Amino acid sequence: MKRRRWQVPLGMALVLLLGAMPAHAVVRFQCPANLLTDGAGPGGVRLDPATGFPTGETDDPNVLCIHLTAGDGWVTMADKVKYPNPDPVNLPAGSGGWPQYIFGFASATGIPDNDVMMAGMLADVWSAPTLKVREGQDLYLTLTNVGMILRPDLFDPHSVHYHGFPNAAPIFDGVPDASTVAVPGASFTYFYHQVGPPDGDSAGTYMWHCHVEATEHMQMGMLGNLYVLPAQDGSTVGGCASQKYVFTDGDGSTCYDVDYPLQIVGFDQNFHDKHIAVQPLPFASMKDTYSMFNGRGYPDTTLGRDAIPAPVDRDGVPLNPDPFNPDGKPSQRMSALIEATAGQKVLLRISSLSSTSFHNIEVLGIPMTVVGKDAKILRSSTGTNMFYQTNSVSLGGGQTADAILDTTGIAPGTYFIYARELGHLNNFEERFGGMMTEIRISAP
Ligand SMILES: [Cu+2]
Repeated sequence: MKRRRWQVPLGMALVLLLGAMPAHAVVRFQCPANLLTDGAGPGGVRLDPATGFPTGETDDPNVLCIHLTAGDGWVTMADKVKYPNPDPVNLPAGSGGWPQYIFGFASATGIPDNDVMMAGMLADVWSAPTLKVREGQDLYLTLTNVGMILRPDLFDPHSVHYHGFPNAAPIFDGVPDASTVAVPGASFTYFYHQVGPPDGDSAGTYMWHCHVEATEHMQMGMLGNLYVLPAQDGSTVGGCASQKYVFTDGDGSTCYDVDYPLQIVGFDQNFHDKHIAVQPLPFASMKDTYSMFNGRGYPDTTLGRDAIPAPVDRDGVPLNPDPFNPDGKPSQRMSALIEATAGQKVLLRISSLSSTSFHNIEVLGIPMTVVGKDAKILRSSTGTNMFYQTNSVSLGGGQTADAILDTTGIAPGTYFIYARELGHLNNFEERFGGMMTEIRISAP
């Protein structure tokens, strides 16, 4: 029998983890309400149809409870011409591409505490699960560190840094030298009160990431999206038929029909390969060679939400083994395909969590209006909207933009959104890929 590359490290990991865990370390999901259990997720929790991850809704409409695990795992890149499917007979279409070792997060909401360690091992998803909160809600976010199974020599804690959130208490900030972090085998619950009217506003597009050894852990994949939905949602303001808004704007000017994530991220293949090879990490030469939207390079960006098969190695052996699924755990679950019916307003929730570069992304053929930056409506102190039309947006790491595409009068067809720099349009050594996706407009 072929020896699988994870078996030896898995054994080492168990021995080392058991030895290293303090006796009091325990998985504990904290939630002051009961999770709603009328859905299709683990334990019957509700799933968000857009993201496929549990919503965290409870029987208290003002309380959300989400459980995440932090650990490691594998994903596959989009260079499928150079690294084709190793076993086209037995593996699903779309397999192939160079595997990359990652650190990351997985959803554990609804999984019983005693099962979370096993469920979270090699279960990381890239990008991390999207979190959606509403103005006025309280979010209880439990993070459980399941350890790095394939790097058992590491005892790194992990944290959640809710980027842009004005924490009242630094303990929930996630910066390791100023706040608490989750060590391997332990859980920590973060609390965020999402300010809403009449006390203020906090709606918009945010991001979250691990802040422990941030350059390394962020390059390795510990990045996710966080959206705060406005209290104004569900009411008609300014004739907005969809009743969906980017912000509690008071005039309906940020009305949209459909929204899509567009998270700017990248991997330096050398950094990731050195990491799993247990070699010194090339921080000084870090440069992304795989540029991606939502954890995928083109053309994988255009595949459906759960369409990318679980990663396999060059022999076709699953890299994220799962006792309940012979194919392993899938890890790139978020699509970057943008679809709309002509006439709709499409909100692009653009965020950059790149740890290496600035990015300029461009849309041709569809008018784009930027209505918010860094989760703030573009509005002057006297109340005048400062929205602007453009065909490109530039973002550095840690920045977001809320941009609305107006498809009124746009001819049905396929349009592109892509990085302007040619070096970001590759899947490593394979050209014509990278940070690009399609906007497919259908006839009304
Ligand atoms: Cu981390």
